[in-house]
Amino acid sequence: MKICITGGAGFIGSHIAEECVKKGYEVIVFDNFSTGKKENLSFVKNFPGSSLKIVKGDVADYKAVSKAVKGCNAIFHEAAVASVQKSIENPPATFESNAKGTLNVLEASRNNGVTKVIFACSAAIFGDHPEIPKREDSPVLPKSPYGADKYISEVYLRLYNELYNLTTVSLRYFNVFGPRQDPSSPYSGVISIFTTRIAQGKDITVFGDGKQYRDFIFVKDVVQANMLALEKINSGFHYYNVGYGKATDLNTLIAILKKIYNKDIKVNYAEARAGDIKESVTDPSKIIKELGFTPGYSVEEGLRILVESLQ
Ligand code: UD2
Repeated sequence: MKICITGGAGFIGSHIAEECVKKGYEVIVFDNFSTGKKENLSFVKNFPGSSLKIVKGDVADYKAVSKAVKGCNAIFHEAAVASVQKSIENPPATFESNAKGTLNVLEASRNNGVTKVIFACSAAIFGDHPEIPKREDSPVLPKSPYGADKYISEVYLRLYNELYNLTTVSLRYFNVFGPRQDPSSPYSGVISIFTTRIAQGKDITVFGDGKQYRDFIFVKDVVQANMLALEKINSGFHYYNVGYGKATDLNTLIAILKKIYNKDIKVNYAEARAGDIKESVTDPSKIIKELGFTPGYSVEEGLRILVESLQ
C-alpha cells in the first residue's frame, strides 16, 4: 500500500506517518516545512528497510500535490495552517492552505487514481453553538475563517464522493495533545504550553476561571481513528467526531499535572480570552460503533507519556 501524508512532518501527520511505516506501507510525506520538522520523522531510523520519502511542497500548489500523489492508494490530508488566530488575522492566506489546499488534494486524487482521502477536520466547525456534547449532526456554526475552511473542506469531501466516487472520510478532531506538538506560540495547544513551561520551571497562566472544559484526546488515539478509516472504509463519504468523550476542565488538568510532576506549580489567573469557547466535548459513539474505535489513553495516561517524552 502506498500512502501520502500531507503535513506528514507536523505534529499529528508525523504520528500517522510513524504508524504507516510500522505497518510496512510505502510512505510519502508531503510537507512545506513551515511548521513541520525533519526531526519529527527521526523515528524512521528505528525501522530499517522501511520506505519513507519526503517531498517538500505546498498543498496550495496543485501541480506539486498532483506530482506527489501519483501512484498512491490513499492520502491522509493533515496539512493546514493550524492556527485559529492566524486565520482571523489573514483569512485569504489561510484559505489558500486550508480550503484550496483540500480542494487540490481532492482534485489531484481524482486525476491520479487515488481512491481514498482521509481528512483532518476540526471541532472548530461547531463554533460556540451551545449544544453539548457535540454529535456528528450537531449544528455547524464556525466562528473563525479556520473553522469555515475546515467545514467547506468537508463539503468538498462529500461532493467528490457524490460526483467522482472518491472515498472520503472527515475526522473532526477535538483537542489533540501529545509528543511533538509545538508549544512556541501563545495560541498553541494549552497542554503543550503548560507541560513545556512546567518542565522549564516556569509559571503558567489560565485565561478565565479554569472551569472551561475540553475533550482532550491523545495523539495515538487520533492515529487509531485514522487507521480504522483507512482499513475499514472502502466507499462513500463519512464524517466522525474524534474525541475521547470526556470533559476535562483546566483546573482538573492542572491538578493532574501537579500529581504527575509531583511538585507545586505556580498558576496565574488572567482575563478570559475574547471569543474563547467555554465548553467543548463530543460523544464519540458513532466512530466507536461504526469503526470499532477504542480510545486507549485517558488524559492522565496521555499526559504521563507526554511528560516522559519531554524529560
Ligand atoms: C482548539 C484548537 C483550535 C480550534 C478550536 C476550535 C488546539 C491547539 N486548538 O482551540 O485549533 O480547533 O479548538 O474550537 O487544539 N489556555 C489557557 N492558558 C494558555 C493557553 C490556553 O488558559 O496558556 C486556555 C484557552 O483560553 C482555552 C483552553 O485553554 O480556554 C484551551 O485552549 P487551546 O488553545 O488549547 O484550545 P481551543 O479549544 O481553544
